[in-house]
Amino acid sequence: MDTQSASDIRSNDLLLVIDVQRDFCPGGQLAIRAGDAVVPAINHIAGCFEHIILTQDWHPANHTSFASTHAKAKPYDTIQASYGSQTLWPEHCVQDTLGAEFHSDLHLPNVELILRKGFRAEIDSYSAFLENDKQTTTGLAGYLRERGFQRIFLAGLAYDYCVRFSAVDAVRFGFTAIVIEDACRSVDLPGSIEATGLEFAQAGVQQTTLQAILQAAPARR
Ligand code: VGL
Ligand code: ZN
Repeated sequence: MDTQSASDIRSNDLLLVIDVQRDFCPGGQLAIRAGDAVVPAINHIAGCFEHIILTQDWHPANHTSFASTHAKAKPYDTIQASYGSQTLWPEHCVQDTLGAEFHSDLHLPNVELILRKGFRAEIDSYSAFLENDKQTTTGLAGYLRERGFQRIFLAGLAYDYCVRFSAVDAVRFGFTAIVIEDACRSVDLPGSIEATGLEFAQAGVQQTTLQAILQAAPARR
């Protein structure tokens, strides 16, 4: 998206901030390189949006996505779950642990909803809309429709997993999805970033930058 078309952040636009949690930042259990760099970026643009929702990865201990749940499995292996292939991860974002908390510098006073996902032991959920079985919904699409939101701007962690799946599903559910690229960071498994760009192009997910957002709607708060 160019600066021109961003030139009107509207009251029915939403900023959806994905999984800015301690375990995805340096020092965490599933640390993403420079994951914490998204924090000041998101704080900076928060005032451009009237409406903000956060997601929080929120797994029970022994979650099916943890390598430690499966005999002889290692992190980043792929297994066949009942619903298809599933990447295995180090234990992360376990419910009610420090690692599941939002980064302590994230300062978003106007957040309206915190959506937790991945809380079913047997199903992972990268997307904020649909769990990895592609059938179980989180209820977010209905919520956003009832609230009258149309364009969903996405930022956070990780670009190539939870941001990716959330953006593609947003389009699938009839919203316009716009990823703020430099307000995201990637896990960066082999091929994952490239695959994300290709999928965005195919699905019609748009991309923009922090600068374009700030030019479009100078922060008011
Ligand atoms: C995520 C892997 C596992 C993410 C969550 O937030 O992108 N990635 N759980
Ligand atoms: Zn997870």
